[in-house]
Amino acid sequence: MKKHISIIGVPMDLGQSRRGVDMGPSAIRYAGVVERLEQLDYEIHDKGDIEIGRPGKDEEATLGNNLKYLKAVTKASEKLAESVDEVVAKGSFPLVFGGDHSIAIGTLAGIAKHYDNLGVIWYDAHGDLNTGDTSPSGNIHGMPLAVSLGIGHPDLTNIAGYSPKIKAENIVIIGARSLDEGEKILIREKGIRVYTMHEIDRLGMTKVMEEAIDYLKARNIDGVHLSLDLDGLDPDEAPGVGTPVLGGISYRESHLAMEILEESKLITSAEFVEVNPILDEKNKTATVAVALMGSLFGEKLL
Ligand code: 6HN
Ligand code: MN
Ligand code: MN
Ligand code: MN
Repeated sequence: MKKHISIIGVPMDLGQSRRGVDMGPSAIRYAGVVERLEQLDYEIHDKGDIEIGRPGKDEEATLGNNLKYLKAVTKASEKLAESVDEVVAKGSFPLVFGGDHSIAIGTLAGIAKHYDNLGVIWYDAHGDLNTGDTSPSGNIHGMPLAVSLGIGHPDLTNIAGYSPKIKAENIVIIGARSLDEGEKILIREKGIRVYTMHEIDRLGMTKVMEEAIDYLKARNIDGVHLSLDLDGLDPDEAPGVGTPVLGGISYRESHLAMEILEESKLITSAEFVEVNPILDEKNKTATVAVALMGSLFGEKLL
C-alpha cells in the first residue's frame, strides 16, 4: 500500500530580518520535490501554501517587547497548526516547507497533541531557545524550541490552546555552533541533549545519530518530529540561508544522517526551513533540501 505525504508550504519571513525566505516553499517545489518523492512510491498531496498576512502599521508596536511581528507570527502559527493537525488526523505524513524557523511553533502545535510523548530532532546551527528576554535580535525564528517547551510569550506558547508541546528530555539538538548566553543557561538548566559540531567532528555522524536514536528510544517516544534548518549545514554547501555560521555539517554527513533516520523508522513528521532563494546560488540550497528529503524517505542508489 502506498504511504501518504502531505506537503504544506509556509511562506513566512517575519520571524527574521532578511527578506526572501518567504520564497522557500516555491524554491523547494521548483527543485523537484514532488517528482522525487513520487518515485519512492509515496502518494503526495501538495496542500499549497498557508496564507501569511502582511503586518499592519500597528505591528511595529510589538517591537516594544522584543518580539518582532508577534501578531502576524501568532496568526500564521494558528493557521499552520490547524492544517498540520488535519494532516496527522487523517494518517498522512506532514512535510512542511519554510519559511523561517518561527514556523516550527505552528508545526509542533499541530503535531504534538496527537502524541503522548513526542521526540524532536532539531538539526540546526542554532538552539532556537531564546525568549523575548534573552534574544539579541528580537527575531522569533530564534525562539521556536523554547516556545514549544512552554517558555516565552503566552500568545506563542498557547498556540492551538495547550502548552507545553514537548518535553526537554525528548529533544536532541544536532549541529549547534552558535548559542546565545540565555540559550546556554536553558540547555544546562533543562539538561537538553546537544550534539555540537565538536561531537560531530569527534564521534562522526554515524555514532551521533545512533546515540540520538538510542536516547529517544530509551525515553519511550511514540513519534519523532525532524525540524531541519538548512543553516545546520555548512554555508559552502547550503549558502541560501539568512543566518549562516561557518564550520557546519557537510552535505555527505547530512545525507548519512537522513539515511540513518530512515532506517530507524522513527520519524513521523518533518519540516525543512530557512531556504532563502534570494541569498542562494542557483537554487543550490533548495536542491540540497530535496536531496536530503530523498534520503529521509528511503531513496537508494541500487
Ligand atoms: N534560526 N540566536 C540568534 C537569534 O537571533 O536569536 C539567531 C537565531 C537563528 C534562528 O536560524 O532559525
Ligand atoms: Mn491519497
Ligand atoms: Mn533554526
Ligand atoms: Mn539556524
